Amino acid sequence: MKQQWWKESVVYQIYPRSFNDSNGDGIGDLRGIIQKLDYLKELGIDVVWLSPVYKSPNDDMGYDISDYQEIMDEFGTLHDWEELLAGMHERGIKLMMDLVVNHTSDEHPWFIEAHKTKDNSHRDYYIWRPGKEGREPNNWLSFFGGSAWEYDQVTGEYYLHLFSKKQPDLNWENPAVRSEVFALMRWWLDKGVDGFRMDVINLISKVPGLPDAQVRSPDRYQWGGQYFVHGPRLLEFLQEMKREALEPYDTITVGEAAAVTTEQAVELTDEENGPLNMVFQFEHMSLDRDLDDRTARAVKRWKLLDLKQVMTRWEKALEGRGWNSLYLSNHDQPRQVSRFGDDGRYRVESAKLLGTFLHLLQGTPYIYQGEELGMTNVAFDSVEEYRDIAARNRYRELVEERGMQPGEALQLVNVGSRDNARTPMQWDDSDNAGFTSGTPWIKVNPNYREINAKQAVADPQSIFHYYQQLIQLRKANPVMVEGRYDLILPEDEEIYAFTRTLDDDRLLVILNFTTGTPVFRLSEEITVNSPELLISNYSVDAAEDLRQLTLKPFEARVYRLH
Ligand code: ISL
Ligand code: CA
Repeated sequence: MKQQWWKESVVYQIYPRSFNDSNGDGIGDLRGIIQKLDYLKELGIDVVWLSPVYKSPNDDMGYDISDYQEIMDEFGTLHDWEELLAGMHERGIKLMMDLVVNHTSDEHPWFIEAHKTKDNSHRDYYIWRPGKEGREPNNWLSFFGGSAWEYDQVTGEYYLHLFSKKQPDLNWENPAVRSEVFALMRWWLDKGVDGFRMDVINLISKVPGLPDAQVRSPDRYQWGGQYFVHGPRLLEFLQEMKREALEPYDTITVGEAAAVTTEQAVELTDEENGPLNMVFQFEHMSLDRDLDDRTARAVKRWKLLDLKQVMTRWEKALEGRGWNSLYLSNHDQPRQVSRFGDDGRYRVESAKLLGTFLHLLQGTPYIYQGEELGMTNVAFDSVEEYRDIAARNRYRELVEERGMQPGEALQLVNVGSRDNARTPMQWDDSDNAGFTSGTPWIKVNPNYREINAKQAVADPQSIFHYYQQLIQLRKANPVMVEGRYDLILPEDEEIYAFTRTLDDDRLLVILNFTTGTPVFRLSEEITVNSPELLISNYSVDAAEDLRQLTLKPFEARVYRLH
């Protein structure tokens, strides 16, 4: 395996709108981030992934970009951005920008031109089709609900939008589109950015002819993915991007890859000639969802055996071939402690267990803002409090199309909503959690008086300090980066245990994912002489026999076996 700084790094994701507001307008901004750089330095992270800060009408909170070379007014100016980058670099922190180029905003000058006339010079920047018998050109559905096509009155044709109708898909078949994208990437790289997180990058190549998705039954989800996920020219486009934009620079890249398979991920991240460093896969994010049921996307209880099976498959498939990214949270997902841990009695213990899990797998760990504090889901009492287009659309679909009771629909939206991750960062116990002196754009989670950064930084037993320790351990122990992953106790429904091995250095990771007290038994095949405890979320009796341990609720331990 090649040594690479991006394998050794820990990435911290900032969702700027919700991170820190410096001027009291209720919206987080770049100067707000600058004020918190020392906090990030103290945590010890190496790289920041900054969710989009470009000019945007915010139909999808910045993922709809109307100017790739300007900063959104509410967030500040390019000058602020330069100061932010300098502040990061001074502290040895690298910056990854979010690159959203599957689509633009419909307010981007390219689209404004494109829909003026059919023969406009920018028409081909987007994907236009005439209707079919008075209907949409095909049956594809948008990720946010409804058809993926919008009729344009002006030119009498439809345009494709896999996300909201204010996010028209770019036509990557057009070489002019590709060269515009590569040029804007070089523009940011020349300004000093260290890499990109690439939004839904595996959707950029569509199967020519845009065939109808197969319909199984009326309420089954027939979203059309087979014709646009990892499409026929994806690798070619990304190789071109690597050549034309990335190669001359020393970058970190991660592709967001909805529905990606392990085989595809190997192609994308291949050590020798893959176009990307790593991808975000989604299989573990689907364990509590019924993705087939398009409108309800019913939430079901996830199972530890499934989690083991999925994570082990990803670890093994990419071993020595590609590279994994490790995450349980981001701005699109509910809070991990509420979803995979216990946000009540064992909030602190389970948050530390989940952190141990992520940092001990092989791959590059990603921390989402507030995860290091154990921030939890929020339950809003009315749909009006939601800001996310996906949550609002989903509520409307459930009530209007499914006839669900409003209370029930709200409950479903509550558990799954992306806004769970988007409530303001909880800095201290003052009003609005110290996020803003004004009115926050989205409600603060009422638990901020107890859960906040000020408390966490002051308390040596906090989740924050535990994460700090995990990050330091990674720097001191190459086995955490390079060591081979091997699952043990594959059939255990309560304990997730594995080893990491690099030459004669071996770590043993023991994680009790339950509120119970199961017994961990170590097989004789694994040799142990004078084990050394590296980290744990409870105090551990040194005399305990590693061959047979009674674990406490959500207990996590990592040993070095000699
Ligand atoms: O959010 C999801 C599930 O809750 C996903 O379906 C998500 O829409 C998908 O992973 C793509 O996400 C990315 O692109 C979207 C944007 O809304 C997301 O915030 C972004 O992470 C469109 O740009
Ligand atoms: Ca502000």
